[in-house]
Amino acid sequence: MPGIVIVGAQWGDEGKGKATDLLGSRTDYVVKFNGGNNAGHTVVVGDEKYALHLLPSGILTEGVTPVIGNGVVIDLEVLFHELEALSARGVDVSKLRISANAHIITDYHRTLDKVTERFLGKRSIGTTGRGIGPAYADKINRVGIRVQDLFDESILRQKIDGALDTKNHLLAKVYNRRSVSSDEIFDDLTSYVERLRPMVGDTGLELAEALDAGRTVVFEAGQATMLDIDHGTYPFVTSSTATSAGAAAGSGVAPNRLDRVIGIVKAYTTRVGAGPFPTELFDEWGELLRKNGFEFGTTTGRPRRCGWNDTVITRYASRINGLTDIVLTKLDVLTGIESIPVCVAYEVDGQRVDEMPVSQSDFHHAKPIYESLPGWSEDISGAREFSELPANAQAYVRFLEERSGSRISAIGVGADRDAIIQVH
Ligand code: 2SA
Ligand code: GDP
Ligand code: MG
Repeated sequence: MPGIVIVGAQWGDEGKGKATDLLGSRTDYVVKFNGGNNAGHTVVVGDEKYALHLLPSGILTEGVTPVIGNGVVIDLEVLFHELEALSARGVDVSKLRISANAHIITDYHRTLDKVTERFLGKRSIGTTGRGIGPAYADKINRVGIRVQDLFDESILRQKIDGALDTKNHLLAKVYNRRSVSSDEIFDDLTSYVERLRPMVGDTGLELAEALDAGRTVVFEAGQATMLDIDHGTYPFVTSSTATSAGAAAGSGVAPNRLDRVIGIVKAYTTRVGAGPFPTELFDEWGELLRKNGFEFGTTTGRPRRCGWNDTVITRYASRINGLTDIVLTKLDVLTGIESIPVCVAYEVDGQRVDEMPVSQSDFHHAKPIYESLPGWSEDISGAREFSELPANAQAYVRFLEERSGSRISAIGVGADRDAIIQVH
């Protein structure tokens, strides 16, 4: 199984980092193919806790080659800060490869992200403020700066000037902000060039050769299905393809080389930022999930919105991503809840709806239809076999499996690296 994609099946923070890390010992390459330092993956190794934003989680496993693919947007300051911080903790970061076609996040992207959000007021998206949307907008508008542009000073000058033409007009006339100097951006970007140079190459070719040689390549998505620019709850989404299709486009590896797609599903649901969320809880149950699951943003520290598991969404994610299997995480967080509601369908304008509504307005006022399952009170964090789980926990897992339409191949029962049950 050489090409494996890992995607979030809900609104992110399902535990993708831990799932990638879990595959670590059998992996040769881990590729980040979308997003940038808006991602936040927490991996706990013994007493050490690592929070990764721009770098793929595979960097923590010895021997793995981490790759930042062409579909990623890179903030160079963050890149070197993360590399230095990991290095100082003894992690070998020397193998990192970066696509020459990845795009760069500059200071004006960060500024535009923040001022646009402020400008939108009540309609704001709740972005991470890292400049992700504006950097992707420039890519699509064909005024973006790519990693390879940094190695040719005259091209870089032209590209910065081209990008600033409209930006400075927008900043000054619409947002009442000071304009950005081309020299400032040029000096900032070129200050990284020599350190960057040895890491940059044709990563699509390198990955194709690795697959040809029978190596295992894991493609790790940032964010999640419901935050995907096309298939998520637009406009309350991130600006990249966070579904499995993005693994091919964002890495330069052909789609027919992807053999397995693992969807990460949290035992309940969370969301950060604005947008519809049918099973969201505004009462003490939501508080309990947030507290027991420690649901706070890894990048921004924002409290995550919490709700019950929604199988309409995971069924949708199974279809859109072509999930071959699911890793269910954080089952331990539900321990002690007497009766656990699971959303199985919605009610929209008095009608039962079993699939994701086509219209976003319908999804906004969809009411969850719940089935409640009996809970368990035993501590499950030490379980390593499915049979060691209490009968009600087993039944809960089987129920989610049936409703989501994909096999559950592993179950997370704690934050630790080894707190996982492999289901055979
Ligand atoms: P952006 O910054 O343009 O990508 O924001 C657009 C929407 O995408 C959501 N988004 C995320 N949702 C969950 N987790 C993310 N990563 C961090 C984490 C988030 C954090 O792992 O905790 O620390 O706050 C992530 N990144 C983007 C975002 O909330 C917007 O709704
Ligand atoms: P990602 O963005 O999908 O990689 O997920 P995050 O790292 O943002 O959030 C997942 C959080 O859940 C992290 O703090 C993990 O350490 C933690 N975690 C992952 N799996 C489990 C699990 O099975 N049980 C518990 N209690 N925590 C887990
Ligand atoms: Mg996260």
